[in-house]
Parts: sequence; structure tokens; C-alpha cells
Amino acid sequence: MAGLPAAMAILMDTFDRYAGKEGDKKTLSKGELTELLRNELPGASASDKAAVDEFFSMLDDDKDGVVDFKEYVTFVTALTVICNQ
Ligand SMILES: [Ca+2]
Repeated sequence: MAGLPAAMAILMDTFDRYAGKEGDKKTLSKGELTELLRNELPGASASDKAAVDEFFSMLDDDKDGVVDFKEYVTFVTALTVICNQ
């Protein structure tokens, strides 16, 4: 079971690195999320503004305009489950 804590540490580190770039360190703005996608998921179409907008609103579950850690983790967990099917 060594893999899970390591994976969670990577998740948390990735979030912290981008969330800390501007404004609130506990949330991802749309700009920070765009940068995260561009650097961490090169296959994602982060240059497509409409796709980023759609992705952002999908993550921003409570529609407050920022993605907090809970929203981020919920999304990544869902993505991991999908990828394992
Ligand atoms: Ca939110």
C-alpha cells in the first residue's frame, strides 16, 4: 500500500504549487488551473479557452469562481476511477 500515500503527496504538492502562484493559496483560479493543465497534462487542450472554461466550471462544484482543494481532489479521484475502468 506504499503507492497511495505517495500519490496523495504528489496530488497535494501539485495543488499547492499552482494554488500558491496568485491570490488565495488555498484555491486555484482559472489562470492557475490553466497553467496546471498546460504543465501537468500536456495532452489536454489547455490552449483552447472554451475547453478550459468548461473544465473549470466542471471542477468548481459550488460555483464560487475558484477551485478549492476538496473540489480538486473530488475531480482527480473521479478521473482516476475513470482511467482504471
Ligand atoms: Ca469552488
